[in-house]
Amino acid sequence: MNGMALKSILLHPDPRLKAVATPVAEFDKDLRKLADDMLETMYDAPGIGLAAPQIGVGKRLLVMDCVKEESVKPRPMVLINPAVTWVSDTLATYEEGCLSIPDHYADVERPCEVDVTWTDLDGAAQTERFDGLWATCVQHEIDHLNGKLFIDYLKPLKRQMITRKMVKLKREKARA
Ligand code: K1U
Ligand code: ZN
Repeated sequence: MNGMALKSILLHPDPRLKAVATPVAEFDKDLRKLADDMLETMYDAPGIGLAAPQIGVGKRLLVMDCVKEESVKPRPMVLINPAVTWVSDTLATYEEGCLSIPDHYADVERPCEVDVTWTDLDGAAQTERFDGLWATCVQHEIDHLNGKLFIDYLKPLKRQMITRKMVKLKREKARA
């Protein structure tokens, strides 16, 4: 009855992916369930991150786990109301993907280190400096909370090409 549930992930273009999400105010068992469902959905996809708007929930909540090595213990993280408080001057380019834009990848340049503050599921304040893939992922996920997608960093022509292909994919999926 209370087990975790896989959620369906919205596909671009969708107005819910363009909306600015609302801060979380209630730290209750429903929030814990939402975070558990998001983690299960992320691992199942598979992905290294997932933001609540991607499952149609307009709240400032994201999950991530950028541990890729089988030999390293997973590190599931839940960040509620996250905010970037510092970014490095040094930038890094990473070929990003997005579960809402499957099979499309592109280089995006972002600060290579960031400090992020957030609230955890117990309502406690947390701060951490992220680097490498963790830094890329947390910025990508916080962008989702602000209605921004990685394709918004690309040249308009490339963005339009991806969007057209996604419209076609969604049309085909709706017909199937
Ligand atoms: O937000 C999302 O759509 C999830 C996205 C996160 C992300 C990927 C790459 C750079 C920045 C942020 C993904 O997880 S896409 C899938 C992916 O990257 C992956 C899947 C399986 C194994 C390893 C990576
Ligand atoms: Zn994404």
